[in-house]
Amino acid sequence: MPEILRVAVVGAGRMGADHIQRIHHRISGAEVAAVVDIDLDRVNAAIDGIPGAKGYTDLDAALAGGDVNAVLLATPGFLHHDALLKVLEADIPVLCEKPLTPDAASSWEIVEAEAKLGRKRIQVGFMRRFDAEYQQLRQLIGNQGLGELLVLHHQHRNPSTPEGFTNEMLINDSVVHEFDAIRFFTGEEITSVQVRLGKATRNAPNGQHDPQHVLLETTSGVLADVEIYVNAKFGYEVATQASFEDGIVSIGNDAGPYVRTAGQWGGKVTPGFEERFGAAYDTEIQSWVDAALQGEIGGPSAWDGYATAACCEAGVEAQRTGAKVDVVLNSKPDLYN
Ligand code: ISE
Repeated sequence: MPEILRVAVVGAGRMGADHIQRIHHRISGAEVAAVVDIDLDRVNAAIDGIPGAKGYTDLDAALAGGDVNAVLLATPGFLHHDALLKVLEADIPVLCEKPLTPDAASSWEIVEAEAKLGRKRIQVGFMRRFDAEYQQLRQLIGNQGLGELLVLHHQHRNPSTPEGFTNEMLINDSVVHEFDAIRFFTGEEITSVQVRLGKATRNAPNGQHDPQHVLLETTSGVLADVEIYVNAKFGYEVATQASFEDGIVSIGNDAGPYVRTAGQWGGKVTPGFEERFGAAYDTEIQSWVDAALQGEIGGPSAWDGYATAACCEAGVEAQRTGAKVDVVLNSKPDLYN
């Protein structure tokens, strides 16, 4: 077993750069050994101040360099498939930012490749699973402290969207988190997805219908709904209300100092996902490192990446047709049971 994880961070954009700083300053048992990005200026900016980190413009060169024993993949999703196959071939652990890949067929190829290898090497970056309140709600559902879980209501609100954020991305880039969260909370697969398009905000860019209302069911019949609203302006909010037989539980409500000053009362709204899930990201990466140093992978697996990719496909079809679309999955390889 390695004593230290020597991580190649692939993709030095918003998430990659954030993870480089995280590993360097806050994670124990790991160091940034390499940064890979097609943009050399970005590589150089990212390794500045990280002693020993080498810069590369392609993953093959970084893997061949011999300094790396783990990969953190933070490139756009369409680049994940090929990179994941290379990492599986190198047989080293990888933390792959969501999505595993952009569609169910290519995600299934990754599942099959990992199953063939015979050991888990991939963790998917669904960081919400590492949020303290997410874990508390999951525990409450599991131990049936309030009876059976019946319904989940999710609110997912972003202040605005970056340039190029398409209508499909409301599902593929945003609701993908709720697909995983609902599977995490219930321990069940999602069986169908429906998307309702109602009154839209004038603040959405052309081509985007915002907000949207996503309705889901799980295998035991738990109902879930998601308000995805990505140009909500006021700030960032990810919250859930769970209805049980014997009570109602809410998580994700802004909590912080309640201030009264100058004739005003209140607190601060979270500005974005880095702040909302900062602690969850730290816990996620630390637990990936701790497991990898033991030769293991915990957390969301390639199977979870595949299942959510299938939900996204159903969601985009539901968005387009207005129909209730079934989510159909291949059978789960033993590796993931
Ligand atoms: C973004 O990619 C994320 O992953 C955020 O957590 C999510 O809130 C946002 O909607 C996505 O675009």
